[in-house]
Amino acid sequence: MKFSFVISLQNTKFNAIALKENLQQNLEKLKKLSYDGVELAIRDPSTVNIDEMNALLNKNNFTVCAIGTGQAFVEDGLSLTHPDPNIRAYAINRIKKFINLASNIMGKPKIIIGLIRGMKKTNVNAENYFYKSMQDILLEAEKYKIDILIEPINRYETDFINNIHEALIFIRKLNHPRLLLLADTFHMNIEEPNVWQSLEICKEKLGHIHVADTNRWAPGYGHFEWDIFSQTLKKISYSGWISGEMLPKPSEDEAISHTITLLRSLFS
Ligand SMILES: [Mn+2]
Repeated sequence: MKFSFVISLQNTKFNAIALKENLQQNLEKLKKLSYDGVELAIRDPSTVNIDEMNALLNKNNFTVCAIGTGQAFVEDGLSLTHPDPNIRAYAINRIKKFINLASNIMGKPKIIIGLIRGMKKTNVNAENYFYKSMQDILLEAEKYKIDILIEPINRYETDFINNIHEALIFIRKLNHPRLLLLADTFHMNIEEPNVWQSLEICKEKLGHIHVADTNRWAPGYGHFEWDIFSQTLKKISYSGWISGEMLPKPSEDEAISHTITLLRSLFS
């Protein structure tokens, strides 16, 4: 098992990000706590200086396990299911830029399709648009050998793919070896009929995990059952990345230190 924490390269309206801006300073914090790597949240890959970033990652001997794309939706209004074909095309193109960026970064990070998929609302074509957008994205993913993750997100943040069962339907329908599932403990606690059974049914496709407690504070500050979580991951032989994605609660520094302490104790 390898452990990472999310750093946003820029400030953002999305509040479940404990570390933001100043990549160098935040990488040093994670390094000091013996994290194995980092997950990045990036709004627009074209604003990233790849050489500078790789130099920083190299200096800290850090790989990037995944890249979150949600800010392209939250800040720029891009979505893979948007009724306007131009905005859809723009969103697909943005994800292709993410794939290209990932292919040039240490660790060949997986690209997360979370909020960027957009919301259905009254759009009866949303599912069809999503399917077509993903087919296009997966061609690019195959070309650059980058994995793509679909993340179920709770009903208060989106109305489209809220639980693991719904994500698996799309993943099976698209049927592509590069398409995997991201399970997030905060969302699962709200949406899954049984968190442990859901982890078991998706084990073949489980490619990444986000952790936060039930209140989106650091693990250990809510009532998520972390012992059963670790037992279940051992049972399904998950050996990938577990990444901390949470509010800066109880504080930014406590969030990053308590997350790694708990994870190491669960999986030692
Ligand atoms: Mn998440």
